[in-house]
Amino acid sequence: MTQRTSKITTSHWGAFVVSVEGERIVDTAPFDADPAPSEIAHHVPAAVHHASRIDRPYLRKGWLTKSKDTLRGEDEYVPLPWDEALDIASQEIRRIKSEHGNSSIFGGSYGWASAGRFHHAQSQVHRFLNCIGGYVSSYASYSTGAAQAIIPHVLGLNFHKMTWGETNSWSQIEAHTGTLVMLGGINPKNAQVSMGGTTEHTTAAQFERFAALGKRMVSISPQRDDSPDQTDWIPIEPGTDVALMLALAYILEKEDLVDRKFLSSHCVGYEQFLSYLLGQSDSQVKSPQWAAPICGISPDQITALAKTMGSGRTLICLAWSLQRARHGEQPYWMACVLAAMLGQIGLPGGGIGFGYGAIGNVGKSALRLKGPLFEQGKNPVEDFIPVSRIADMLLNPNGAYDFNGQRRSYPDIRLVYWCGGNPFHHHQDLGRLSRAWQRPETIIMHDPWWTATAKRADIVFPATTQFEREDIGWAKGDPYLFHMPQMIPPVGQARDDYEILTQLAARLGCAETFAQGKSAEQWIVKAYDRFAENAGHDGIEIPSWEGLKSSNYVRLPIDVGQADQVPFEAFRTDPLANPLGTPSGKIEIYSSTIAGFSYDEVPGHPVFHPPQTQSEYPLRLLSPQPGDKLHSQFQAAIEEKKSHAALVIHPADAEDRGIQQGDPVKVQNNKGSCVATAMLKTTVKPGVVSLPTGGWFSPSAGRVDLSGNPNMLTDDCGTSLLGQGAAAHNVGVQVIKASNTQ
Ligand SMILES: Nc1nc2c(c(=O)[nH]1)N[C@H]1C(S)=C(S)[C@@H](COP(=O)(O)OP(=O)(O)OC[C@H]3O[C@@H](n4cnc5c(=O)[nH]c(N)nc54)[C@H](O)[C@@H]3O)O[C@H]1N2
Ligand SMILES: Nc1nc2c(c(=O)[nH]1)N[C@H]1C(S)=C(S)[C@@H](COP(=O)(O)OP(=O)(O)OC[C@H]3O[C@@H](n4cnc5c(=O)[nH]c(N)nc54)[C@H](O)[C@@H]3O)O[C@H]1N2
Ligand SMILES: [Mo]
Repeated sequence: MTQRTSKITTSHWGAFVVSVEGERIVDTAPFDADPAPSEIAHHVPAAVHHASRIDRPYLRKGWLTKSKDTLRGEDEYVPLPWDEALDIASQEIRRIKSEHGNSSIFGGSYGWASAGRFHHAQSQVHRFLNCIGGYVSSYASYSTGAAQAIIPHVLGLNFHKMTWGETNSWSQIEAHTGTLVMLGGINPKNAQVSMGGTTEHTTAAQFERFAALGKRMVSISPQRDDSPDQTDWIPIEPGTDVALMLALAYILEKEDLVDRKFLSSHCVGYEQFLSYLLGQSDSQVKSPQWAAPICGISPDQITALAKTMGSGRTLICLAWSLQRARHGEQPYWMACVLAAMLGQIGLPGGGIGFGYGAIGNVGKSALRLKGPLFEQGKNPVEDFIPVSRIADMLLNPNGAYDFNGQRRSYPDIRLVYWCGGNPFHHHQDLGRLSRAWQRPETIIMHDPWWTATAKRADIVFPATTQFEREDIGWAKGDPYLFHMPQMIPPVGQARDDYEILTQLAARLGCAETFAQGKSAEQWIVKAYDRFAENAGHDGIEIPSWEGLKSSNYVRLPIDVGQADQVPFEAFRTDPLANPLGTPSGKIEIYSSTIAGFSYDEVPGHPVFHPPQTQSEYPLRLLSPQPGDKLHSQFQAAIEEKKSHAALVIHPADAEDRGIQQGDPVKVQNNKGSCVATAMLKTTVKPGVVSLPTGGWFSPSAGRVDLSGNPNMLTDDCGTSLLGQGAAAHNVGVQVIKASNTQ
């Protein structure tokens, strides 16, 4: 009998036990210390050994033969030996560099890749591209593009401070918050995941504690399931949260529940906003009667909620999804205004919070150590694009665009290098991306699997998975530290990203800067030792690398819940001595900076823009994160067990269309259609349907995506000229019963 060995590793969805027999992963099991382990690990054995693994390097036939007849996405692939493929790739990089310069190389390479501090695909490829003279990078993320643009103007916080810095911890909420208002919910399903992993999943348990304490919890969302059962659900029409918040603000104003002292001492511009709220500037009073038909919430319910919010300690929490839509900056700005009117910013358990439940480590207050890092070096090319403007960039070389007060122009990209992401899962309007993707001369890609993007690259290098190499597992705010052991040899001819890039660097004459003659293990030990030294300065003792290897993991002596700082406390106490990072140093209800940009769609204070609707496509499509996986990862293995992606539709909408539970359906609009299986549920607001992301885009000739990827249907438009973020949520679709989904 083959011997079985088991070890613990970690991942973006937490720690788990991996069991190996011979050269195969055969099983996984939960990590004992995790009270609510994620199910995602179950897919690991099937996915790691799946037929969709890339077994060796490949080149696209049409690219190799310089044929113009085949398009990316429709071509065959030719296997090549490693050395030959690396030679060809390095020659091509050298050619493009010398003919068009480094600013013709796009290396943004957005994506989550895998956990592990050294073998982080994006850090690896960025360091490599820096060593060869730089690359056009991408700014911000698909997660929080609009928030990262608006919040610095309003609260003066960068991304890290917005997410982890000025945030009430769960323990502060438990101790002080009376009413928790959650726009977009707080979903333990999404909190399974965080960058580098959350080891103890406690979000669901936290809600049980809140409920036991009798806290009022309200989830305002198109879907009931966005928050645990203990919360009250107020269904809302997608994209109308600003209208609701305006009406709440109107009642606070009318009922004199506004903290006027706070507004004058800590904020600027309430007067300009008030004139809009009361309809003096646009002849529309933002009353509950006005908002009710827009949001689908009755005036009485709005008024009652406003009074509750105004009568005790209230925390307003926003899911990131609200800003992942056209005009996504506005709900974030408006929520800050509402919180400012309540005057509780800077009090424990009050004010505003972003992204709780989006990822599992928000709200945990463990000491934040400086993590082990593989330095990326400096990028000599300064040019960047807002991350989700990629198709615009490829379609409009040298084209002008606006972004957050800057007038910029797109670079002329000849080479795309992607490592650790899947744009043909994550980008909006994939039909448009398919057209844009034909433009570059060359696309190089590393991935362990034949994803939709790998199938659209010219040079494809097979990368190892995290189970085929050794690494350090550590995540911000998590008290656990892991040795991530190599469990099996590389599958097929796969190599580590580091090894692939080292071999390319050698061919390009920059091995000394990229690899410095070090093995992966030498780098890991170096990064680990520096981490241990830094932690020592913070009074935390870290085992030696050898010690960690033998114990597999340690729980560091960090008390989650101890480092409780009240967000904005110093600013509240003395706003002049401790100003915010905004131009006025105060909360900018009106921003002269934004007003100065003269964008019609983004005036100097928050405004409501009604979502655009088309009568042929009457249902609003949500495309949330998938509960059973991390984005598109392991998709081929998961798909084998299930039929199509499940589209949640209200029974009344299904009945109108003759659709029954389990029926194959087509979800369509003017961009194309995708297939799905109908799941009838009353947990979705009538008129709204929900299809999770994660499909490996595979369109048929008739623009039908057979993978069920909602991005076949989403808008690739940017949130606004201010944020230029991804605007995936909330587009119009029709759903029809499909007898044959091919
Ligand atoms: N409609 C719609 N679209 C969305 C969203 C939405 O809400 N709605 N959400 C958006 C958001 S917030 C995000 S973050 C994105 C996520 O989009 P992505 O981050 O692109 O999604 P992943 O599937 O995690 O892609 C990671 C890829 O890295 C590969 N990989 C894993 N480990 C390694 C490795 O070690 N080396 C290499 N080379 N590759 C590796 C995986 O196989 C996978 O193909 O999707 C966005 N798209
Ligand atoms: N299991 C799992 N968890 C994940 C991920 C994953 O792939 N798998 N991905 C992670 C990543 S990268 C990110 S960025 C986060 C994203 O975290 P979020 O952005 O919070 O998550 P979403 O799932 O996109 O959206 C949450 C809910 O918002 C609601 N919603 C949509 N539009 C509106 C609206 O206009 N108004 C209101 N009030 N509600 C709306 C929808 O009902 C949706 O279910 O999740 C992370 N968590
Ligand atoms: Mo994300």
